[in-house]
Amino acid sequence: MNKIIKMSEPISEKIVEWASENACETIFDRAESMKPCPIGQEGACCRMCHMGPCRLVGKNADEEGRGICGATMDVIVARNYLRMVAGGTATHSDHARDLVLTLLSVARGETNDFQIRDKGKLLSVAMAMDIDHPLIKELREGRETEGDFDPAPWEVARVTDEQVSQIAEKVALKHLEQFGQQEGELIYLKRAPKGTYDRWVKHNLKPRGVDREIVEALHRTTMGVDQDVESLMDHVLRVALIDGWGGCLVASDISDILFGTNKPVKSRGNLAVLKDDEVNIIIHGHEPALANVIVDVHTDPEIVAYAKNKGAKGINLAGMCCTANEILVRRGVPSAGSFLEQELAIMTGIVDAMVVDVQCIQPAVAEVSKKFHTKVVTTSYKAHLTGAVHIEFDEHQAKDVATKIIKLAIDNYASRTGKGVPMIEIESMKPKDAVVGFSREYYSYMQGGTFRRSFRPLNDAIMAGRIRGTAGVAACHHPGSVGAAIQRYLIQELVKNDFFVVVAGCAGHAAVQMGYATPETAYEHSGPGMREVCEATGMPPVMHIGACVDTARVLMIRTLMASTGGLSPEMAGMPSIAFAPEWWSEKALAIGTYFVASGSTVIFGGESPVGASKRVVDIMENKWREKVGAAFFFEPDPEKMLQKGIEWVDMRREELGLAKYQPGRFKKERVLMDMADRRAIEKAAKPHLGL
Ligand code: SF4
Ligand code: MSK
Repeated sequence: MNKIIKMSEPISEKIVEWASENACETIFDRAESMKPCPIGQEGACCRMCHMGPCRLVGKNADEEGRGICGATMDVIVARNYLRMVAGGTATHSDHARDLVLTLLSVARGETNDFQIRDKGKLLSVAMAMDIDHPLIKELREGRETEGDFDPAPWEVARVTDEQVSQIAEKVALKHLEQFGQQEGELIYLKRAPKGTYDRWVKHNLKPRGVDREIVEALHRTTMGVDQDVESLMDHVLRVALIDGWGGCLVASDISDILFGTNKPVKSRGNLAVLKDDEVNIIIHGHEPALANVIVDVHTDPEIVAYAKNKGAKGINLAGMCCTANEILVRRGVPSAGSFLEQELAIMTGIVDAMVVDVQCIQPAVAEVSKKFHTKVVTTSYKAHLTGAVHIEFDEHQAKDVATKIIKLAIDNYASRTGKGVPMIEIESMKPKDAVVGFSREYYSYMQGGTFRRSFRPLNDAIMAGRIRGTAGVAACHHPGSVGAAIQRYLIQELVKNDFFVVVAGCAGHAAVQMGYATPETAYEHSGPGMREVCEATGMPPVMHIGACVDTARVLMIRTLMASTGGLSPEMAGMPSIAFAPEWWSEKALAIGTYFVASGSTVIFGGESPVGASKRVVDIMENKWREKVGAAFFFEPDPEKMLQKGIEWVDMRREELGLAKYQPGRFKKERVLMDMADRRAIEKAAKPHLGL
């Protein structure tokens, strides 16, 4: 077994071991033989034109080092970073755009395969966008801030189907306009706290439209255009704001409208969710639309009968990567695993179809599937894969497409060869239980009920020091690090240190697989202050909020924490920290940067992609602190990462004048009571209760 494999998930370890003994190459083998280029890794290689590539290494790497055109190290590093953030931003905004187009089709009655499942969310988004419709004008009357835009149940109940269609069409068209907007500012920026928004105005950081800022990033970074590091780094912030407020948040909002806003749901996760005697279909990628229809169709009695006719006991759906998160948090479909487990799933020999859409699909799955019987099915017109079967998703015929894919998987059931990791070994490692699917809407409901939704209990608990601060653990699993071990370590330590933890993306899979995505975590693992809050509110200390794109939900959580009062009035200054210890994707970099641009400090693991330029590092760690109130750090050592995060939060607590956090201050002695004690308590309570 190769040396870098130290995955924390026992099933994955078992399969990797089997792969190594059976001459099946995995991502871990390739990561070991293909070491990253150290020059490119720290941002010092310029490929912007064909006079180069210019690698600023050795004597060229000092302060005077320049590329052939004269570009300095600082400019080269900043340009590379801006291009990565623009790449990540393009993915999220394109994902959002597809969802908006689906919403438009629904609003216009062009498809019957999707519905508007959350009318309240539609009204809330329409109010936030100040949509020009008589009902929205009436509802918006007197409502000014983000928290007010959630309509009351009776307001939702009285909206007619016709009004829903009219408003949905206007919301979709307004969003499409936002993607192509040339001047002005993104509407969603106004959803942020005023203090945060004012910083963007003051420093000229307000992005105009999605496409405009991304295109301009590519223009600025080509040879001979923007060659001032500060100017380039300001555009990094603009593009990142597009990612958060114009891409990710839009994607989460429209998904909520179409598929329902996240509410807690019970499910399970790890590769043991696969079933030996059923047709196994894994849905992998990032998009929720087709995935939700496959979930609907797979229980259709006709299709189940078709599977039984072919000798299977039924149809077993499981998710992978972020499409997994989409259908896990909304529909409770079990999760088979994260980005790193896609090849491993096929090596079980019992995956009859792996249905993929966009992003994070390793091309290696097509190659590994040749050794087994798995059909890899691509479904997006923009994501083809040599060696895969292509069945294209079309929102107007979504059910037909889903049925065709499921039937292909069923037909393939009989082709299993028996080759693969012995199932008996996998089944012995039971899937982990999880309660997942939190949204800021549900979170405020948990703290105050339907009529008094609130963030007050959370803010009060932070102010009193019961909760030390809030933390996010998000993003990818990196084959060059130690599997999900760093994420697991951080989640475990943060919970122990009385942090309220939000997870998303592949970090969500880590939380599920380590058994931390259940309310019981509070009792078993969290600090005493956090436990007390969880007991009072019923919330778990680790909340899985969805796919990587759903990290934008945290923007709204922070916004409501700011408007609730008692902490910082803006997003900067909050006792909060976010970690992406095992990131590799441009998308993660874009997400981290929009968090910073919105006032939340982040710490990323691994080698810094801007490490070659002291100036760029200084801008991200210090200058951004002055401008947007937050810093971006890279720290490869997990223990130092944790320490730095905790110190940052404690510093924020001190700045806010909050009670000093003291570990164990809220520790209560656990008293074991016998029947006599219970009777005494009941007796004492009776007069008080008037019984
Ligand atoms: Fe080299 Fe300048 Fe071309 Fe970059 S833009 S590859 S530094 S010549
Ligand atoms: S899937 S972007 S590996 S989180 Fe969203 Fe996971 Fe990172 Fe892909």
